[in-house]
Amino acid sequence: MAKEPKPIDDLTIWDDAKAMIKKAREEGIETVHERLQMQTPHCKFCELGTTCRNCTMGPCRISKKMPRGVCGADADVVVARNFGRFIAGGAAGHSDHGRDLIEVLEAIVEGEAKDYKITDEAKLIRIAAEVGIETEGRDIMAVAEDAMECFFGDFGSRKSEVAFLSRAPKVRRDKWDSLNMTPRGIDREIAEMMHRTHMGCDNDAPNTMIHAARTALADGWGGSMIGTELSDVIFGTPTPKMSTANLGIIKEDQVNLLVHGHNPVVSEMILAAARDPELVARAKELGAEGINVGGLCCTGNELLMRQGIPMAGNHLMTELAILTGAVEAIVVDYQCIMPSLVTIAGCYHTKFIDTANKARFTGGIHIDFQPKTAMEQAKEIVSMAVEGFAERDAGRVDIPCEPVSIMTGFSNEAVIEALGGSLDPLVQAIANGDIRGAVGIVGCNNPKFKQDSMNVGLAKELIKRDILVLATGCVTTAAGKAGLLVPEAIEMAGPGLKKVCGSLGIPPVLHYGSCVDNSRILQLCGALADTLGVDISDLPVGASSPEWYSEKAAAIGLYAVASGIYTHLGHPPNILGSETVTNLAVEGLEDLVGATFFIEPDPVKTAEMFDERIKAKRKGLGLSE
Ligand code: BF8
Repeated sequence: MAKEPKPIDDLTIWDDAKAMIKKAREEGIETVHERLQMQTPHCKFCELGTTCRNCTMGPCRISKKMPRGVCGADADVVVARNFGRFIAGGAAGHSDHGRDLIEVLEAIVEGEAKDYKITDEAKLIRIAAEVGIETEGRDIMAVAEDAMECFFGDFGSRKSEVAFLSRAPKVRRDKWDSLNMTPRGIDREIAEMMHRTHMGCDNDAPNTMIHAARTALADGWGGSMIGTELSDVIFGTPTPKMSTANLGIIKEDQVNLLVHGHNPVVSEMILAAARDPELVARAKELGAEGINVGGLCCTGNELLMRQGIPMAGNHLMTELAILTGAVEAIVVDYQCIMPSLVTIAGCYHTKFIDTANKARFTGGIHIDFQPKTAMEQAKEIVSMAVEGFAERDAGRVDIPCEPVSIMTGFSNEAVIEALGGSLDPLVQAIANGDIRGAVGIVGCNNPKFKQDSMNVGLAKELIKRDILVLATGCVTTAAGKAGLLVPEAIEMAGPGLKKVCGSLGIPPVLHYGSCVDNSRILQLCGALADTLGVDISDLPVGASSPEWYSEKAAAIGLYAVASGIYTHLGHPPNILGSETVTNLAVEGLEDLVGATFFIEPDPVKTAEMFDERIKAKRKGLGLSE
């Protein structure tokens, strides 16, 4: 018998989402919420992490009654193996994205990508010098070529550590060395994780977990950091600007094209093509006022940070955006794209266009997007959207709200500039207690949580306590919709934060970018620690992914902890079937790397935990409250 659908008020905190879920139910369109209900209750073994499908002597399920799999692996080994592969998946996603940016840089250097260029030459020179490349008096393309070789090298097996590890404090690097945790090569650590978790290899759970941390560090200080830095080099380093967010950014009188996925290589070109006068003229011929490009998820964040495009929504808004009936095309690259979008697009006139050979969708229109032919292909895509405007059924259009303002564009470079050229004023504000500490709130939506209740609830609780919040990924739109990303949000902050942010004209929650851009936060922590002459684990900082769901979010959490940052998760990964692994995650890692995970579903209690931690760290640094 079909289950009674859950009350809409229990699913999300947003009115725009509620209106669209209601519309979906009226029109008989299934969303993530119904599918979760159909999948519940989940398999208990899988939830605990005690299923093993790594060989065909099994599959095995470990329990008190059946404590060992066919090969003899116990719960600790099985859970560690599964978690290790989960982390490898996340690190692979971020890092392969980073590699795609190096390939675009390579195409620029070789003159094979006329539609892309080096936009921020000064940044290229800066990062090249940082990784030991001679820059003095050299041609920019020669520097770019050396940078490209260096970063390709970071993916291989010939280095003892990835290049940007130099951004971590020496004491932290020594710690990683002593623990066998130093990431040597990005692909190497990921491949080794797969090797270790093959039957008959690493059968010591803590040892597997150490390598999981090494793999995650290869993501954070390697693949993700390369992705962020080269995106800045190619598309420009973000600077503060205003934009808007929620489903109200979709315009009834315009051709609406939403970009979804992660890599700006596609979405930047789509945005440029949407400004093509011929395409705009064609849109007008068909009765539209213009072409509106809106963002979803992280590729939306990339364009928001650099170009200020409006954001339609985060992960759980992707299906609902199509439900407005006013989206002509949804253009995707890879990661976090629910295959259900193809089905929902099919219920409307919306064209679902996928662009990456490594992320194809049955039923989608596939354009094999290549840097060589980028603009031509982008125009073909935008043209499809424009022509789709004529097919829109006006009677099915429902745009449920007006957009809200948000401020974006806080790269480290922008923050340092706002501070007058150095981190010293920030250090001062931390030292005198105006800013008691900082927490990065990052990651996803997960239908197991009331959408954005934790993301927003935690941000509000933290700023009240004079704890600065840095938001990335899907937390961005959540914070934006809640009014936290505008300078006026200082009214919700404690007195110290209000004073500092008020004087700088910035919000108490800073949008720091997409999920790969969590590397910006790592870099900032490294720089702060160096300025103070301490380790990252000594700083009054924390990280949180309240509503996380993805392998990538787990990798982020683990590289944060391994970097010495106390990290909150709103619900646990599938590790609870092993006491050894669980205890290591929430306790044992403290002795090894100076930080742990903590799991807490309540935002107020979470804020209290961070508060306590920040108090202790401030005390450790000799700072008063
Ligand atoms: O990389 S926050 S739902 S979109 S995984 Fe995905 Fe999570 Fe959103 Fe971006 Ni990050």
